[in-house]
Amino acid sequence: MTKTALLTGTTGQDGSYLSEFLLNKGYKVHGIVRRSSTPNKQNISHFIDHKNFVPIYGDLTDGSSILQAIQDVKPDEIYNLGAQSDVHISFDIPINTGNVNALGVIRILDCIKSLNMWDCKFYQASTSELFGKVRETPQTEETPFYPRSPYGVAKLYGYWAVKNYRESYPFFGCNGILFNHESPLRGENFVTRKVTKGLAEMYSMDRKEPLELGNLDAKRDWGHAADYVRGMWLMLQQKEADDYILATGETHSIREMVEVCFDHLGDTITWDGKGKNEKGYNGKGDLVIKVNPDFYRPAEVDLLLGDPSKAEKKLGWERSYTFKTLIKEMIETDINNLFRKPHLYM
Ligand code: NAP
Ligand code: F7E
Repeated sequence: MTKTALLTGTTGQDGSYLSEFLLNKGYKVHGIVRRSSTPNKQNISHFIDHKNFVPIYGDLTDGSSILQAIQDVKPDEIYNLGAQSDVHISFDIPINTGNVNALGVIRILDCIKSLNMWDCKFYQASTSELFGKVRETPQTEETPFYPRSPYGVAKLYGYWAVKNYRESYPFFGCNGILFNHESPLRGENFVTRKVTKGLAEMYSMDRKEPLELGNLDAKRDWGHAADYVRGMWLMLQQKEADDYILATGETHSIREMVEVCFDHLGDTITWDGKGKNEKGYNGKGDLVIKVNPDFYRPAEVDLLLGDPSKAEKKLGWERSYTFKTLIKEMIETDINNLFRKPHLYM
């Protein structure tokens, strides 16, 4: 029988990969899309006309639109991927971040409860930002949380709301505690994409000005979104609901990530100076990277390194990308995109 999924965050990186993954599995996919004055459907333009894909207008801050969608679609599975997902910007818009990332979750859970739809399985996009100021390394499902931003604080509420409903009702809800995952569809403000896009411009289009970055010492555990959406789906195919970490078990600093990008471009980078005065020069001696303190955060998450062994053992989850193949795909796609003809998006 055809399964039906309802997604929030459809137009984001993960929403795009997950929708495609589910369509390939034969699902009917209903994707909640926000109304916007400027194009926000680039990431779904390649399957928007698929016979099994149905876009629905809605917003996580508008409970009645969520109720209407769940009532109409009667999904077998809900994936809550919608969020104000930018950690730095969450310091500027903390209330909106809380409304979407925390109350948005309980709005969906309350709809499931009001409609008595306990057969509907639920995935919550939880995050390694919950660990924040980490208490132990690597981080496991048992590591205590210490969020360091309004984003992390709001996501903590969502995490506990799922646990609380699971313990209170016959509710199947899973938290996927996902470490950073990237792809060519990653938003352009996140550091990996900012670097791959910036360097693609520098090397293909003769961009002259250096790329400005923030804290080069922060370390992240970076995987590929295509691998991570498969893990989300696996969580909802189990007999019992549980929470799982998806991560690679490897960590790299921002500086190392930049070095890997230069390696793919057949160049090298040499660093000079420390902290906010650090600069990077390419093989010809041109200034290519400069630290700008504006990109530092009021409170930083210094180190993330996840232990994915529970997901590997219980879900049989594995990864097809390494850190280097991820970066290679991103930088090559950004170079190719520069030479592609512009096309109209809906
Ligand atoms: P993303 O690319 O920023 O996508 C976020 C999505 O949420 C977009 O479709 C956005 O719509 C939508 N959205 C924002 N505000 C909304 C609202 N008020 N109502 C409904 N939808 C709204 O994020 P992502 O990287 O795909 O991440 C997916 C989810 O996983 C997010 O919840 C994120 O917090 C979480 N997460 C991400 C990572 C990661 O490394 N990528 C790791 C852990 C957890 P517009 O397109 O209209 O803006
Ligand atoms: O920053 C440092 C920055 O913005 C990574 C979201 O998907 O993953 C993401 O959150 C690190 C931080 O991602 C720049 O200070 C240096 O330490 O790429 P990011 P994030 O904050 O880790 C988690 C798991 C989520 O859940 C979030 O939704 O890189 N950094 N220089 C910089 N970061 C940015 N953005 N820009 C810089 O110029």
